[in-house]
Amino acid sequence: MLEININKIKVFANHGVYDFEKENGQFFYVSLNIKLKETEYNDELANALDYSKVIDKVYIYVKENNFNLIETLADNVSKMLLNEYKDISEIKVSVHKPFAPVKEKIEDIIVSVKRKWIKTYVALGSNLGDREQYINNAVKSIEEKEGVTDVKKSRIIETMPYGVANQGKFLNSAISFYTYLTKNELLKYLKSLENEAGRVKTVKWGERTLDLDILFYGDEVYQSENLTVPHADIQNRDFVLIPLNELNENLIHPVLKKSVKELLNILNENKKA
Ligand code: PH2
Ligand code: MG
Ligand code: MG
Repeated sequence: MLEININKIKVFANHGVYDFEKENGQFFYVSLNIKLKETEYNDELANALDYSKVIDKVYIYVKENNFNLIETLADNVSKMLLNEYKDISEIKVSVHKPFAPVKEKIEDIIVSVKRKWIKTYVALGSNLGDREQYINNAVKSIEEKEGVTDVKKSRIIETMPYGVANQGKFLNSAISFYTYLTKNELLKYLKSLENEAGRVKTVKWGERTLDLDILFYGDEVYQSENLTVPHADIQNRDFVLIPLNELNENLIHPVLKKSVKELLNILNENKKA
C-alpha cells in the first residue's frame, strides 16, 4: 500500500459563516493523506498519482467555492478527489483555519474528514406494478449516482412471497458496487429511490413497488434504530442468497463467519429436513 501526504496547501479564500469572511477572505491550509489502491510502480509518472495535479485541483476548488463551514469544504474536497482519481482508495482531508475570527489567541483550527471506497451489496425486490421496470430503473439510478462505481448485477429471479403469503410473486435481484457514501447517506439515498417508485408503507413484509435493502457494507457490523448491517435475515432468505451467490459465492458474512455459498447450502438442507 502506498500513501501520499501533502502538507498545508496554502490558499487565500472566502469560507466562513460571517459576511465579512466571505467578503474579505483569509488564508486556509489544506492537508491531504491519500491511500492508493494496490498498483505496480515502475518509476513512470504516467502510472503514478501526479501530486502536482492534485495540489492544483485542490487549490482551484478551495479558491473558487465558498462554504459556511470548513467541514463542508473538507468533505467536498474529499469527494472531488475520490471522483477524479480512481487510484485513490481512501482519503483524509484536513482544513486549517488559523486566522478564524475568535476572541482568544489560537495557533490553529483543524477539521478533518475521511472517506473511502467500500464494497457494498444491495438486494432489490418488487411485487407490485411493472416489477421489472422498478428494479431496472433503480439499478440505472444507482449506476449514475455520484459516489458509486463498478456496479455488478445478478440476474432477476421470480420468487414466492416470504413472511406474508397472500400477495403477488416477487422479482428479486442483488447488486454489488463500491461507494464512498457513508452507510446512512446510502440508506437515505435508497429510501429516496423507493419513494420515487411510489412505494407506500403498508404492513411489515407487505406488497411494495420497490424494496432496496443494504445487505453488506464492507465487513461492517452495525446496528441502529434505522439500519442493521449486515441485514438481519440474509441467512433465511433464498431470494437474497441466490442472487448474492451469483455475485460472489465466497463472500464471508462478517457475523456468521460463513460464505454465501455455505449459507445457501445450509438453507437448502434445512428446507429438505
Ligand atoms: N421481501 C420482503 C418480504 N417477503 N418475499 C420475497 N419472495 N421477496 C422479497 O423481496 C420479500 C419477500 C420484505 O422485504
Ligand atoms: Mg426487504
Ligand atoms: Mg426494506
